[in-house]
Amino acid sequence: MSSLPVDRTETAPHPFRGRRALHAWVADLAALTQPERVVWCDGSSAEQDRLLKRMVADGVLVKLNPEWRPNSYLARSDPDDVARVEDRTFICSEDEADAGPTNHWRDPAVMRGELRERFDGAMRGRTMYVLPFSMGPVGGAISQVGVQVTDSPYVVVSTAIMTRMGDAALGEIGDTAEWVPAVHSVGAPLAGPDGGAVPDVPWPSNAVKIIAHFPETREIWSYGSGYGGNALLAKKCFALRIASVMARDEGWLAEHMLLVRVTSPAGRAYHLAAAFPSACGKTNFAMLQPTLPGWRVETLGDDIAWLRPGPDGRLWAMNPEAGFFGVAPGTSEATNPAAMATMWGNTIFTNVALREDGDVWWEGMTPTPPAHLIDWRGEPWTPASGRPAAHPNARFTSPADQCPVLADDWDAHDGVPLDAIVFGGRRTSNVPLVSEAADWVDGVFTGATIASEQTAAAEGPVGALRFDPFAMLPFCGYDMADHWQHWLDIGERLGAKAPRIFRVNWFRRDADGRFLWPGFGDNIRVLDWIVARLEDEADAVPTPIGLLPYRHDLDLDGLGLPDDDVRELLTVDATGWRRECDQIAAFFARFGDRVPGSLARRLTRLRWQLGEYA
Ligand code: OXD
Ligand code: MN
Repeated sequence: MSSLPVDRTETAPHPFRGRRALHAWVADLAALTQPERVVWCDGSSAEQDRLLKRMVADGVLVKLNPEWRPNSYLARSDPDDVARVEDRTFICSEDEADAGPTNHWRDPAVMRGELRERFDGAMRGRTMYVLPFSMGPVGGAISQVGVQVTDSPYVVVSTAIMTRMGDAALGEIGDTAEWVPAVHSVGAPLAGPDGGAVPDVPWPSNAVKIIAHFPETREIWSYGSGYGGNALLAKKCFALRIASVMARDEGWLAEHMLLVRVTSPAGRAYHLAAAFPSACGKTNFAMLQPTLPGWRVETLGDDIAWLRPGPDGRLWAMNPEAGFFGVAPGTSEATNPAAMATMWGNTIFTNVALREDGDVWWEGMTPTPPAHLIDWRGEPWTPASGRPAAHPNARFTSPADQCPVLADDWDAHDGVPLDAIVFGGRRTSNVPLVSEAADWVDGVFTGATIASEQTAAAEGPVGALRFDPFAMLPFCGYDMADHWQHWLDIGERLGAKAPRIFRVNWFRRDADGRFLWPGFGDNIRVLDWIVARLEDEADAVPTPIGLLPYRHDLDLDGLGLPDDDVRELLTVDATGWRRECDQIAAFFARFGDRVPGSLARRLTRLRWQLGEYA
């Protein structure tokens, strides 16, 4: 192999196959980035323990008080490296049109040239870790393997939690298996080109950040950031952006969806996958504690689901991850006790506040903040400081199998058969509490038009819709309208065995901004209706935007919701929806003639039906 990166678009089958290619690739990368040493990670707890101890000794991590939080650590990032960098995230397809209008595109040859320069010597003085990992159980029917190289030990210990990392995944590669290559550097070498030493810092990063994806060769290259989705490449970069391309080519789906099993009081179990835009409480839904007696919700996944038609003609689903990378602020015993229990120990916290007793704290964890904290920047903090103690995007990284409501078969070899797909957005207006799509095309239209109202002037006109189709806006590795067509194709293939599709909205407010729906554990009341529909036990009201519940089919006992609120939650406002159609039309127009004809016709029909609708 020549030294990387090279253009491999002409090669089919592509060369990232088997162990020999892997060794050659690692050697090429070492020649390019010039690390002091190369370490292949076996994923053992002894290895992780050694790394964690070293990071504490080097001041990279703070060890938390083991009495409160055994084997847990706090990392504080550079204040300029606190979130995914969407404007520096690129899809480098050969043809710009294949990236679509919602992705940032870069010419692959130009990007490869830039990466070659950036990665040249980028790991000088550091260790290059090689992380083989499996997304999904090793050898599972829906699983895939990848290999990340990184110069960040924080990324190593996080990847060990978030994936099945180490020898078993390496074994899976064997002589012939394909693996997805993912290259990561924080872009902060410890020696200059002349060999002069550069001092290290606790959170190395670079002002220039590049998160590049090459869909044709299924490669990921990430430079300059050590944070979350920018650096834990198995997650958004592989399991969504690259996997969505693999899925398009191979007839499956890689989606930004949580996955749960809901069991009714009668003991019947259903599997639901649900797509919500970021920051809409997916982890809370994934770990929902039902307020209705007799119901049980078990977690299978909180962020990503891979869906594949099975030999029985049904759609099977699997969470490819092995851990949770959840937003800490707002998580509490009241909002998500299962998440709180999950992070009892063995957890890496990033950018939360440190308590005097050596435990962690964040906004919303307790009603009253502690009197003294060290904030996420490492500064002393009191409630009078006038700034958040934890960064709003502070995270916990915990093993999934610590979740008390995790389904026993969460890592089943074949995944689970899917009964329903749920789409949701954060909508203060217009979208009812719940509705069912009339058919698959209607369901795809629902997914394609997920939106949230813009709430801050910085995002654009306040109240205007910000569309996030399938909650995949930042995560689809190809043209979004082609993704809709792919969903339509999958639906055709599934036919009558396709899961039913629903839309929910927990976030309706009245004119004064008051929430109309309690949310959280009471969302089981909506799942109760969804299950009743699956069991053919509830009729529904046909409306232009889907099938809505009859009031008497919703179990609202004990909520004390005013009748007017319930009416508003279940009403279709034709005027509001006509306005919404105008915005959908403008959004669709961005994709030109790539919008599938059936979705364009669905919009026309919706407008016509709304005209007729009183
Ligand atoms: C996430 C996101 O971190 O969607 O899961 O942004
Ligand atoms: Mn997410």
